[in-house]
Amino acid sequence: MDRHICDGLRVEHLEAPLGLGAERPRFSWRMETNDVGSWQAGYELEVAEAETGSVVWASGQRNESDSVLVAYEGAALRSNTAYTWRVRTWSSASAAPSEWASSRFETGLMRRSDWSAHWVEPEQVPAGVERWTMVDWIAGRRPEGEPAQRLRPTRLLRQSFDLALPVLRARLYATARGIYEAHVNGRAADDQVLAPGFDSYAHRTSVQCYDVTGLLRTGPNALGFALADGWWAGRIGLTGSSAQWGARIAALWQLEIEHVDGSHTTVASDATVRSTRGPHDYADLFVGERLDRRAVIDGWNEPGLDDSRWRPVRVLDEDLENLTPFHGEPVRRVLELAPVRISGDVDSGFLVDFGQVVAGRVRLTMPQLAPGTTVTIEHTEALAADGSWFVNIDGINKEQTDVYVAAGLAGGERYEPSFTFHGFRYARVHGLPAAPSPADIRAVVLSSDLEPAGDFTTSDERLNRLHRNTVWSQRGNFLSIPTDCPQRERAGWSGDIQVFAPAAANNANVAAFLTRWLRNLRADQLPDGAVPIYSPRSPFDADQAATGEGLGAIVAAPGWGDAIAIVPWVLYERYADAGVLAENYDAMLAWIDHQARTAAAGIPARLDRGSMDARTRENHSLLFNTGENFGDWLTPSTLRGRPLHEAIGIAPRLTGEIVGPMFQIRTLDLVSRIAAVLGRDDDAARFSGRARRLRQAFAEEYITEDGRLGCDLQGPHVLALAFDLVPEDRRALAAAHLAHLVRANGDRLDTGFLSVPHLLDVLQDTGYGDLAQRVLWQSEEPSWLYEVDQGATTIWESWDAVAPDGTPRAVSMNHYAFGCVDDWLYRRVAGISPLSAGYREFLVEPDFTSGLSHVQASINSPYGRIEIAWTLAEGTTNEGTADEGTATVELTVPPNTRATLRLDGVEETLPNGFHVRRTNPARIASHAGLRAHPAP
Ligand code: RAM
Repeated sequence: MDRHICDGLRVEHLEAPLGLGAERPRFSWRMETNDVGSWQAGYELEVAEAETGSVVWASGQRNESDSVLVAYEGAALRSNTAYTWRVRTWSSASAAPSEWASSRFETGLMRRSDWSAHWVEPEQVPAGVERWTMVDWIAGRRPEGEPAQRLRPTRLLRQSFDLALPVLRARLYATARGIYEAHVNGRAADDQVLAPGFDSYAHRTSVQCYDVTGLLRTGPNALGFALADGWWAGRIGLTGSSAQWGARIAALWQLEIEHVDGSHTTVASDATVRSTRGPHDYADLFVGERLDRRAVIDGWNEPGLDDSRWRPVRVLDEDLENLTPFHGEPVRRVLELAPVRISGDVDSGFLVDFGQVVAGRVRLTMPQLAPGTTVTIEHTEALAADGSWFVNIDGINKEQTDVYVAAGLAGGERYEPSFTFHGFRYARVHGLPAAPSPADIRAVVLSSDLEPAGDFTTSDERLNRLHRNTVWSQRGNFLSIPTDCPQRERAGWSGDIQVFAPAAANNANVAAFLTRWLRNLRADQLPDGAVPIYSPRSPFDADQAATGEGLGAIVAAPGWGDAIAIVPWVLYERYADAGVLAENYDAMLAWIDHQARTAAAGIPARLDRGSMDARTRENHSLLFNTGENFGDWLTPSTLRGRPLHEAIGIAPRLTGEIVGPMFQIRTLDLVSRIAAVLGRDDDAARFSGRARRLRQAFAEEYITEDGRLGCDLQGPHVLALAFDLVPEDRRALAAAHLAHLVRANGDRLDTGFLSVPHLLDVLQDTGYGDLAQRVLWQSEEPSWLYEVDQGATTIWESWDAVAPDGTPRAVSMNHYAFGCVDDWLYRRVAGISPLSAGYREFLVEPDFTSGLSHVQASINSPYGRIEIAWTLAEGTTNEGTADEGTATVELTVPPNTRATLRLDGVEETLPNGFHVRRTNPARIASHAGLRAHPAP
């Protein structure tokens, strides 16, 4: 008997969101059924106002199988309103519908006219304006004076008001220039941290929505806001320059209250707000903060405080056009780690190892201390080979040190920073009279609080560690925006996320998070269509690029700017989100026009236009092959044996010309496919035609008769094969040459940032699967498992970040880009890859030749969880050779999807069902022989 239910209800990918900014949101659900082979035959959806129950849209019964991102078709939703929605489905196996399943969501303040609040500025000494460049950093220039002399205190704001009537519903909408913590009657408005998060503030400033119903009361009430410099005024980015958006911090809020009798009260930031100095002598996102517990004003955020000596605020008369409801998941404390080891003493400081590189901060519980005792906490990601303290993050304003000044409270004190975070595995604590007990110190892990999605485990502990390291680097760098690293730059580099997005999408639901980042990227796109190398991009960044030289002058770059097409495509492929394609479409067109115009404007400097024939001249006028860029960034062989700042320009010089047109064609291909998805068939045809002509031009100018690329490195060959740029008759030659380059490098990769995500796929797809396996299992640097063998707990920026003798380099230990291989593990080792958007159809093709005896993986597709587990029967593997054996594959195919199971070249279509178990003869090759150093 068929039983089916609806489950997993989501609005715009989010579970019961508050403060949503969509006038016409999209709804998703999953049909769960016990009937193998049944499909959703129909659905009915209703949206109603929660308070009145009045239905604002009813779809009626629709005989359609859609269940992902079904668009609301009613009249535009109202702001600041709670809605309930319900859905039921019909299954192909029965005439009766499922029970209704329901959920809720609320809209935020979506329109300019919703706002009566004003920005309010506390009295303040403006932030010191520090302007540093990359050149200053390399030259070792550093600011003079201690942070306490250069930085300024936090500010407190409060607003008192009376409520005559009981409260039915109250929502606080708030944001800041800087970062803030909102309090209502002495209690935190909720558990998020570092609000409002990082945005390209000049264009868009996110507004948080808090449910504060339970915190208000009749009679006197108080709102309290603690305010720090944050991304707005603090020292941020690679250069550590301050005040990149402004030197003055401010806040803005509007509290919307509905009373039991149906009346309404609005409390908005205005001239009634009072301000004073906060208890932090300074608080900077990168440098760290200094909290003087003695300066905490008891009851500062509660009613009844005598604030007559607080100062009035400056009310700004500014347009609020750029306020936008926050989209996605806020940053929260997502995990806490206990120390694995505490050593050291009072003099040298207590050294605490949390066993894992994280982004976050330390929470310390202290015994009763003498008033004025100063406790400092320093952070680092790596220790020297002998276990002594080492600072791996070198730069300007990168102290990563927090200071706590004790009040001498009876019963002890507890401290966790509020307005900063750090990248670290180790902390060193000075100022405590004795070692903290393990129970008294925690690493508090901060991250955007995304819904976990897939998992991946195998019979090999090193590979499992590699996967976990990737997940940890994702966690540490998905913090408000996708960043390169959580300590030195924290910049939203478009190249890094372009490379890593597919892996990220397997491990967490990144749809809303990346949708919001793309909004920033679009906001930062230049009028000439250039898509910047990172976003948010501050006015200071713009000045720097205008006056910079060499790499410092780069505004947009191949493989970075292309994120505008690649990232939306990944979201479409993994989550069936065509809306994100539509939303970014114009920006993609502007980018491809930018590429075309740049191409037409010049030819590479090494060429002489005069001696070119007409065809060559035309080719070069089509190819995006000029201008400074990062090339196949960090190509390992170009970095060897030279100081980083010297070596860093070599890969751009060698590969910069050739990667441009390759990504230009890749993006044209994608935009052509995107146009087709959006029903813009003319565009689709136009762009695929353009791509065809560019392929010809590229092959004529850059591919030799024997299938080689002008630049004899692995990366260009990988990209040319991955993007299908090598004419069919020379593909095998190109692949053979790539295989030769890999072998000649000792079965090791020598790919940079842009090519590394494609290396193993290309080897596998061109008949060199064995070599792909050797590169994967390689334990000599550069390789993924070298890092694992060196005890890495995250993915490093440089393959040789730690030398074989354990000596660390001063580079980031937490850069997710090279963790892109994690996607390959899901797709090609576990064997799950999407064939159509959202895995509605997917391929299951496990790789039994990977040298593993067992693999288990799952992917949380929008239709339900895809699960695979495969095991090779014992005794069937043979060292290094192919052998006949038996593989057992267990597969869960979610409802409303269809799997194609390909085992040893034989395909079988599996409709949705619960569990499929196949035992097949399989060709198995063990690569156990390659695993020279088994995991400890
Ligand atoms: C470094 C960043 C990032 C990369 C750029 C080009 O500074 O860490 O990873 O995208 O350079």
